[in-house]
Amino acid sequence: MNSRSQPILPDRESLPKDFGYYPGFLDAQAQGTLLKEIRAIIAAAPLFLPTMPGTGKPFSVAMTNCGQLGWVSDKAGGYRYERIHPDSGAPWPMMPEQAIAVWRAVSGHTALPEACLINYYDAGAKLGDHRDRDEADRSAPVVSLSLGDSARFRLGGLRRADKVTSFDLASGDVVVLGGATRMAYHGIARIHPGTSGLLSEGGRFNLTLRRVT
Ligand code: MD6
Ligand code: FE
Repeated sequence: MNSRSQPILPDRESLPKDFGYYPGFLDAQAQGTLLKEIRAIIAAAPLFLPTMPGTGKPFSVAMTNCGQLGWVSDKAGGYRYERIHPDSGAPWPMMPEQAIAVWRAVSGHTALPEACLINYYDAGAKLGDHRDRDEADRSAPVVSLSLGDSARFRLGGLRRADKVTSFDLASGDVVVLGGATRMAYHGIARIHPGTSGLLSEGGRFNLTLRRVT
């Protein structure tokens, strides 16, 4: 998909019942406001490249966090949640009220998110298929917000071999992995550069809000 071709949309009937799909949940104004909040978070807690447990190979996606807990990974310590930034040692910035409002609206969960992972994808970044399993509390869903260039999202099942549905997530889209889909495999196959004018530098931000403890 380039900036002139059409996004691939999911066949909504065939999406799993526990997968929440809210295309265009954030309008242009809400996206702009949230982007400013993300810029301020990154100024205080700069994007870093996590590395794979064991191999130490860097991710192609740059990350930072806001909220009480942040997801980090490095060669020695592996995937985990920490209260502080791996480079600065400072606590993570507060979660924006606007992101919490999205959680309240779509999560169906009373307790508020403890962690918000911020992913930044440049034109060449991707995220391999994975399950979010570093949270002790998996009764709460994971709520995901997309800003900037569209991305090809892959949604699979509980087993790696299960059938995968692929479709594009655009700026302002919100998706929820809850219930039976909380532990489903998913990933980002690629970014579609030039599909959004929201980020002056191009690329895509994704926020995932989670309960951890
Ligand atoms: C992304 N999303 O959209 C990556 N995880 O950039 C995720 O890994 C994800 O979208 C858990 C729940 C929803 C997600
Ligand atoms: Fe994930």
